[in-house]
Amino acid sequence: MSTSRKPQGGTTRRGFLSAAGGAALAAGAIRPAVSAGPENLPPNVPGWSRYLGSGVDAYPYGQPSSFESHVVRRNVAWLTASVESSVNFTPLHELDGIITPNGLCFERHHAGIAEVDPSDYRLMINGLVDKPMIFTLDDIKRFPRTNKIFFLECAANSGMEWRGAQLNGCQFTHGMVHCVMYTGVPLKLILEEAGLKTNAKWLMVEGADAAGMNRSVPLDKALDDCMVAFKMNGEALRPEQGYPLRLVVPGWEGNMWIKWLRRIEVGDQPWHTREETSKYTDLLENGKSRRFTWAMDCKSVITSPSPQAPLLHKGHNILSGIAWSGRGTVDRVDVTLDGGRNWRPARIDGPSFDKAVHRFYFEFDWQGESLLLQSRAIDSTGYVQPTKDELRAVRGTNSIYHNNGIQTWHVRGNGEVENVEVS
Ligand SMILES: Nc1nc2c(c(=O)[nH]1)N[C@H]1C(S)=C(S)[C@@H](COP(=O)(O)O)O[C@H]1N2
Ligand SMILES: [Mo]
Repeated sequence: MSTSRKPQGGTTRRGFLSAAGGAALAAGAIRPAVSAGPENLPPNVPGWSRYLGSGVDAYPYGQPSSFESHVVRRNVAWLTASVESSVNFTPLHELDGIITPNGLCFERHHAGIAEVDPSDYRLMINGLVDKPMIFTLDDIKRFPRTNKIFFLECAANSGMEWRGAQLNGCQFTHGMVHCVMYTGVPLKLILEEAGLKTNAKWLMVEGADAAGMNRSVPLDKALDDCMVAFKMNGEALRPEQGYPLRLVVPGWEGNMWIKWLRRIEVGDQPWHTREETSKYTDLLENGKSRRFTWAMDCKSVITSPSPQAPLLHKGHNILSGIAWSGRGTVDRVDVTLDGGRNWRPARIDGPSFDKAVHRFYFEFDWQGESLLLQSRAIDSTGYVQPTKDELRAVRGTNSIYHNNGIQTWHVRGNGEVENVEVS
């Protein structure tokens, strides 16, 4: 499935500030949609209460309900020149809590999904080490393990929105992020096993896919919190996510999280590979480029209501969204219903882990007025998520990567939601 490019592509919508109505914030009563009349009482019971269901062996590997079959990763046709070098997006508008189910984690491949046989898998460590080593997967699994929940965001997430509102749905504007629990080995332990030479300063990490994708990682980060992970959410990594082993680089851009990791070379300077020179750099107005923009800045998005999740009821409604920061936890999320005139704190609910997705909620009353919804996250360093205009003032209009600007959704009187920009 795919969406087509929307006709409003590239346009910036202005003038909403004066049009926005102030929303009543007192939560109204929830009026049930179904009455308690006799037509809803026995003997009028549905089929599922009258017949036996399928047995325990019907689904050896469980699947979501068939009524949830629309909850899938989707791509954007005009961003998909070839499926092997492309991206699809997490259906954020259908999810809740902080964990992304394995089958819904967005995928980004440069040369398709490598099909690696774990019995033939090897991880090589070479370069500035005392003992170059080659590990099997079983060797890796004999190191002490750790379990950590982290988000992974592609640096190009929201990149199509730099010049104005474009894609209609948070799945497409913000769906290059997922958050799972990784089980693996601290990279530090593996490097220590090989023994680092005193002049070791950088790593070159390389994938076993046909792209042989590689990046330079500073040694300080590798020794701090990087992991090699073999499980996500308790089960083996999915092939799409790098089975049998991927690098985890907490808080840093997804491109560095090498999948199907096959080699780590230790050196004394960065390699300046394709993925950190012609790609994953940001061209500024003065013709210079930002390089090594590793950390993902604090960001948030309202996932419901959103273009794929319109408002269906007048009265009491739940607004929800996610927030994350590559520099720590998210301390606060503010929400506005009127395009930024009035901000109120949202309620962060669920665990708050370092460099992981946080879930927020905001209950509000809606009587059919036009709304301009925005969320603004503040992380544990005190950094405040900027507006898109604030970002462009510093970075210009040539960027793709690292767009963490505030997203606006326009709710129409009929409950439909569209991607807009206010200034
Ligand atoms: N070997 C290899 N690793 C890779 C890639 C790749 O194409 N090959 N893509 C990178 C990019 S650009 C991103 S954003 C993340 C995506 O991870 P995911 O597919 O688990 O979402 O993997 C990174 N690791
Ligand atoms: Mo990426």
